[in-house]
Amino acid sequence: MNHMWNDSSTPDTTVGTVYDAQRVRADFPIFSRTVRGKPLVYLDSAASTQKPQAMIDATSRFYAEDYSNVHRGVHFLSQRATDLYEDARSEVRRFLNAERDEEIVFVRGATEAINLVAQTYGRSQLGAGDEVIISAIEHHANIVPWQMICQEMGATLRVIPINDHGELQLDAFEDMLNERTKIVAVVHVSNALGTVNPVREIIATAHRHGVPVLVDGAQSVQHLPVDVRDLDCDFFTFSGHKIYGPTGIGVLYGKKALLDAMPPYQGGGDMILSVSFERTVYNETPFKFEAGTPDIAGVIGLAAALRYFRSFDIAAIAAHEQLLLSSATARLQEIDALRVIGTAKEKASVISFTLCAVHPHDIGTILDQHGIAVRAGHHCAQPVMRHFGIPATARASFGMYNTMEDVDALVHGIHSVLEVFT
Ligand code: 7TS
Repeated sequence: MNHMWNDSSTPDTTVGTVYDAQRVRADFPIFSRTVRGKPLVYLDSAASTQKPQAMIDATSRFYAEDYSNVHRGVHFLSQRATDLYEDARSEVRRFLNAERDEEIVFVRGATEAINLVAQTYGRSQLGAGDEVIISAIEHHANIVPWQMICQEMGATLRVIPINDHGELQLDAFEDMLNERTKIVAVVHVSNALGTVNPVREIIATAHRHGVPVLVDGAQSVQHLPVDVRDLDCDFFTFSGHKIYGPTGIGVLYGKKALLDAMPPYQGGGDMILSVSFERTVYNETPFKFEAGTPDIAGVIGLAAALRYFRSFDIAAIAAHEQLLLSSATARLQEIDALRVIGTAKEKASVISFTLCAVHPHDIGTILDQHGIAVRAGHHCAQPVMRHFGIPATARASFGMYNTMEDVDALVHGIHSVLEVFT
């Protein structure tokens, strides 16, 4: 792709070209609409990203031209749909740099991926007195599934503490690992604070104790290059809708030996080799975990979104988003009444904040009047809010299509909020 320089461009020193966010916006049809009579300023990509035309086209083309069920028919369209579905698996494998296609399991999203691991790996490995380690900055999706299985198996959930910047205390983590620890599950990038966790180091530490690690990548794959072999993680999860793909589709990566050893998740069609009333023989990895007709169009849309995303230099996208984040942070911190929640040294995409005496929902509502979409609430991370002694924050989050003009709009919008309340 040919990126032209303009005011919203970021020099990409790695390849000697520039990253042109204005040009990227043209690939996303939603930016041609207005919101409340204003141009759309979309700062809620951490909740879900907007969609490029290439992804929308791939999905409708599939329904219009190639549609059929997968893995079942000998007829032309079924073979065509199966080829597209399995090619998409290879696309995800390349994206994560996994070793084998079989290590990629299609699920509904990060939430289902974590539930799958808790209910299969967790159920088969955990016993009374065993321990699962998570961190204090997890999304509820990486807390509740572990709580449920720990309760059922008589195991204990342990939590890596954080400091007041929202960074994990790694010394405490190392001390928590022992012969009862069966799995560590940590978020790569926090959705509430933006903290980038040093997952490579966490994985190496856990492995020294023989403990596997699940990385929740729901907020990382769209912001930084991820290589599951380099990280050496045992499981990695992400959601399609947060990386410019469709809703309803996500990925569980697992090392093949671990997936092979795990019992199936749900029973039904496609996950079996043979069924009789006496005995069922399960299919191989990854089909063993994909019971029933999958979200075929979602898988094909996800592959199209990843192809679109990978047509850019991911390091250039990351550098552009870092520029937006550091500029927004510096300018918001100039506002006396504003407190940035989450000041880790390593952050990505997210800036959470409170404005003294103004409820975050009011911040969100007033910004919305200016066509600015931010999220207000606890961000499904209530323990994080509790740590900082607040019920909620307002959160602006950036994607590959945001520009410095969006940062300007946010800063002006916050001044309008303050005018209303002072
Ligand atoms: N893990 C993290 C770190 C997340 O941010 C989210 C969703 C999930 C897991 C769950 O993903 P899902 O696609 O299965 O729902 N986070 C958010 C958010 O920050 N605002 O809305 C959803």
